[in-house]
Amino acid sequence: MRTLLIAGNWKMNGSKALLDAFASAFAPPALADRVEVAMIVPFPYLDAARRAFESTPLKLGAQTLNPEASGAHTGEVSASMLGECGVTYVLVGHSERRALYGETDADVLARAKTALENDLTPILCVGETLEEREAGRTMDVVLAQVEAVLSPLAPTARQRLVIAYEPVWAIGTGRTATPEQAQEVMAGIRGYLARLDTTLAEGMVLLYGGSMNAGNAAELLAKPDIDGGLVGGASLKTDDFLAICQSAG
Ligand code: G2H
Repeated sequence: MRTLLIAGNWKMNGSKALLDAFASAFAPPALADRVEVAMIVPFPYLDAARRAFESTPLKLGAQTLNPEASGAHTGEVSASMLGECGVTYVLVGHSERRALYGETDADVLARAKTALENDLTPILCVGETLEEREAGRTMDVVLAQVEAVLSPLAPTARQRLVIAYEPVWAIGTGRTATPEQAQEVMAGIRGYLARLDTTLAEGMVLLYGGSMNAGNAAELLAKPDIDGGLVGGASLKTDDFLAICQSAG
C-alpha cells in the first residue's frame, strides 16, 4: 500500500509565527500511520521550521533549487544547502515557476537530477492550462511533462520521485478539478508509468493539487489514483490543513 502524502506549499506566504502555530497544531500524534505530511516553506524559514517541527511528524520541503552545486548565482539556493537545513522534499516544475520564471522541461529535469543526487525527493509538478484542456490536449501535455523528466532518468532514480498533477486552471482560483476529472488524468499518468515499468507505477505516489481544501479533500483522496495532495492556500490555516491531513487517513 502506498504512503499518503499531504504537502502544504506556502508559496511566498507565511511567517515565523505561523511556523509555531503549525508546530502546536501537529504536536500531538494526530495523524494516521500511513499519512506523511510535509510543509514546503520559503527558504528563510527552513532552519526555523526544522527547529519548530522537531517534536512533530512534519517533514520539510523547499519550493525550488538551483541545479548547480555552487558558484556565482546570486539569489539562488543549492541542493546541499537544502539538505543541511533538514529538507526532504523539493518542488520542481511548479506551474508558477514555469509561467513566471520561464522554467522549461529541460530546467525541470536538471533540477530533479540535482535533487536526486543530493538525496532530496523531487515533487514533479505537471498540469495543463485551461486553453489546453479545452482543446482536448490535457493528456498529451501532462504526459509530455512527465516524460521529459522520467525518460532520461535511470529506472532506480525514477522510483524516488513523487508526481503532483496540478491543473493550472485550478491553482489558487478556488476552482477545483472534480474528483472524476482528477482521477481520469492521474489514472492516465499511472498508465503511462505502467508502460515503463509496472513496479514503478504501483509504487509512485501521485498527488492532486489545485484549490484542495478541507471541504473537498476527502472526496478527492478517495479516488484510487490520488495518493495525497499538494495544498497551497489551505496550507496557511492550521485547522483547514489539519482537517485535510486527517481526511487522508
Ligand atoms: C497549487 C496549489 C499548491 P492552491 O499551486 O501547489 O495551490 O491550493 O492554492 O491552488
